[in-house]
Amino acid sequence: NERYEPQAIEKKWQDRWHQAGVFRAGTRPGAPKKYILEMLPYPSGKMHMGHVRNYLIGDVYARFFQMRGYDVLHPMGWDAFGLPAENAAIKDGVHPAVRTRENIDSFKKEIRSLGYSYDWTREVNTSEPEYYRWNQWFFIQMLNKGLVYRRFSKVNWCTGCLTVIANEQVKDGVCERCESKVLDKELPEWAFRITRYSQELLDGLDELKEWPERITSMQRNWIGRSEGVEADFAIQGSEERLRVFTTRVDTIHGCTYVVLAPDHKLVARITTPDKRAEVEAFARKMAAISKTERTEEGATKEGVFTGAHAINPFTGQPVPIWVANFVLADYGTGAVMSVPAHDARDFDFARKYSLPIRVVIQPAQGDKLPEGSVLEAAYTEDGVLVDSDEYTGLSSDEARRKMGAKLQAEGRGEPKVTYRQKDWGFSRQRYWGTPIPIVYCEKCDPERKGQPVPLEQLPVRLPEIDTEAVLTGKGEPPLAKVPAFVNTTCPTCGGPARRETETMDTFVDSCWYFARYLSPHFDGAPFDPKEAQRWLPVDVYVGGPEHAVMHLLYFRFWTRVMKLLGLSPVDEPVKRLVTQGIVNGPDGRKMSKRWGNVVAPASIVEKYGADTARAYVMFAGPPERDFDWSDDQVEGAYRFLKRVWVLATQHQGVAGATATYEGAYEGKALEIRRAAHKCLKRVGEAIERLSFNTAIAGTMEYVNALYALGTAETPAEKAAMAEAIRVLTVVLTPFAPHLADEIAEAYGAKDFVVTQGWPDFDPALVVDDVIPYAVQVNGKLRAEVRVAADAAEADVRAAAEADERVKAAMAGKTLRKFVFVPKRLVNFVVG
Ligand code: ANZ
Ligand code: ZN
Repeated sequence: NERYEPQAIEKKWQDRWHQAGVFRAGTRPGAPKKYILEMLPYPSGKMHMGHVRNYLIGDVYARFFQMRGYDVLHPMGWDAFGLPAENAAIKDGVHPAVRTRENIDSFKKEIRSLGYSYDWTREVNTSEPEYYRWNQWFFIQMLNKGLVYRRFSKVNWCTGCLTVIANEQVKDGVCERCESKVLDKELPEWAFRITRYSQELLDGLDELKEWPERITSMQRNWIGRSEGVEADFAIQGSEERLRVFTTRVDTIHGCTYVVLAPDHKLVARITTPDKRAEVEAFARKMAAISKTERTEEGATKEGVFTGAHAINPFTGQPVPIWVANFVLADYGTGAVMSVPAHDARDFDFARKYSLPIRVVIQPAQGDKLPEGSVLEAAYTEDGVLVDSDEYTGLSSDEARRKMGAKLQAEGRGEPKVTYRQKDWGFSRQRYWGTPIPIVYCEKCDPERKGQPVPLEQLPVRLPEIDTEAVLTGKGEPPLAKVPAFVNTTCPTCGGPARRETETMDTFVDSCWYFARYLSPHFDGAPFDPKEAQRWLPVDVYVGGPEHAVMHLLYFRFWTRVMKLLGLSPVDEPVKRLVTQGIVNGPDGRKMSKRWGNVVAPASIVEKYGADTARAYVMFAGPPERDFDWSDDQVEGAYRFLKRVWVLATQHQGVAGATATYEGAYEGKALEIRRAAHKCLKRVGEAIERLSFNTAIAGTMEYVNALYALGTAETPAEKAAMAEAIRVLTVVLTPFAPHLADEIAEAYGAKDFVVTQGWPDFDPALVVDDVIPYAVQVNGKLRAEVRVAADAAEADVRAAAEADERVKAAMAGKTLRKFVFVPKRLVNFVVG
């Protein structure tokens, strides 16, 4: 077989690996474990290069650790519920289950064609009752622990489709599908009390030392912890009090007005009759704009005066109460004490509406601020208090402490920690998701709180449906249109009852799938806790950075819940997180249909084979970095593998030579061995660092070196060359596993390279040759000595002291100091 023909060999090896079950986890019980995981895909039918790269990063790593003797768990599954399949069904009437099944089949075929090392016996499909019953089980456990509750919340209501639609379906205030107006509507929904874990999730970030700093800081911001105080302002001429949240109570003497969110519950009660019409009109206008639009960075600040006044709890002075767009009803208390001299937003607002500006903080050093009326911008730093009664002269810090304590002592407020993070509303008015296991009985539950379905009745299955009649995208939720599903019996009284017709957000599915892989068919719980002891946490998790907050935060939350429920021993799901960069087209733009620059993985596999696709994508750059697709470099990778093939073919005659040779290695034979062991070391270390591109570069240099060394003639050279080719198959295996096994087989290997393992390099063979050290006496060059590159300081010194010229220069003098610059020079300071 003279030519390199990947198409002729790759399928064969994929089948053999599969039949032999080489990638099965749990087969080396005594060995240390590695759990290597890539984010499970939504099965969209076709793989794109982002998938290819994502899975390769995990695959190279998994193969390497398998070769190093670890028991490796490297599973794959399907995030199979979700909107696209349902939306497609609304268009063309194909049931989501049917489409999802087809998509999984074709996606899986493509995955297999790339030769990934998955343990397919652990495949998980989140749309199977066997999986989603455990979503329902978790839901009920969490309901019992107060971690699930029902609340009212604002949703996007399409006035045409008469249904709730997702944020992404709202385009410029109208429904993307029917172009009718979209309104805010208050509807009940189910929510997870993730905020109970805000502080834990925040503290946990400190332990995630092997996560990209960018991701942990995004999570930190998302959780948004603020330390401050809540303070009560009395309302003039009323018994009501108004509570504000502030992080800067030290500025309170500079508060010149107070602002409420337009939908704050006090607004209606305090607005004076003459202002009522104006305030109501403003609130209506604000209700018609989405919250994000209203509070964006650049949004212009707008407000109206309510006619009422609040009393500053420190100065006793009245200040006007306003209503404005930039105050959120659901953050802090929905009310703000405004200090225009020291807050930028308040400053803009005060300027716009001619409200007074009062400086109460001066910089501790440097120029003093002018009077408020001529101030040019808010001074937002901490400093020293001025014009603040008995607090004048204190630092901001001290003042905050004292003022907080005073408010608390007087029962007019208290120190308070606030989080920006909200609870996670997870009910969706969709069909293709996990049914929420709740039943409503009018008799037993007149308030419609909902009763959980008894655990022994799980799963609550998605019903068979007439797709065209049920999946219309209009009106009530799809499941409400299926009487056989809706009508059930009450678990308490046995009378007629109705099921909840909403389904769960698909982010629920991806919260715990990594644990389901441990025991994918376990029947007594979501997974076998014994397996969790063995495998958790995941050692390396690879995925796109776009999941920085939602998925990666939700599944951290869920992991803590799993611990609370006694299922798993870990607080955090993942030790090391790798967020891979983007694969751009040759034009430098992200590959997308929109730009017409998509390269289909299948086309590369067909033309060049999977090994070329793998080697190219891993060579193109470090995992975290974006790279631009290059056809030339694909060709380059292909040529490289051809060179490997030719080299192996040329040396075919040395096969088996190592086993029969027992003599010494010198000269060229030794050089061959040194090249091989250095390559083993270099590539192994690079893979451990996830520096896959340098691992391949090292392999390329190695191949060049072997070419340069030429034909093996003597028995020693032949033995060395046979070893060298074996090493070549080892270092190739993570990147070009099919080619590696093909070569190994031609050389008589009885087993897959991946099972034979990754040999230790021989340390004696990897030291670089001797290197020169300059030897100085009092800074003057006296000699040069040659020592092993990794020689210790004492050895270098001994070699230098032994040199005749150095001895002569130091004769009769006393050594004051010895300077050692590794790999460069030594200096004897004498006097
Ligand atoms: C007075 C003050 C003076 C403030 C000053 C800041 C600077 P973070 O750090 O993000 O938590 N605030 C409070 N509740 C708000 C709401 N519902 N909508 C909009 N703004 C709100 O921000 C806390 C600060 O944001 C609070 O401290 C409050 O303004 C404002 F020189 O109070 B501050
Ligand atoms: Zn009942």
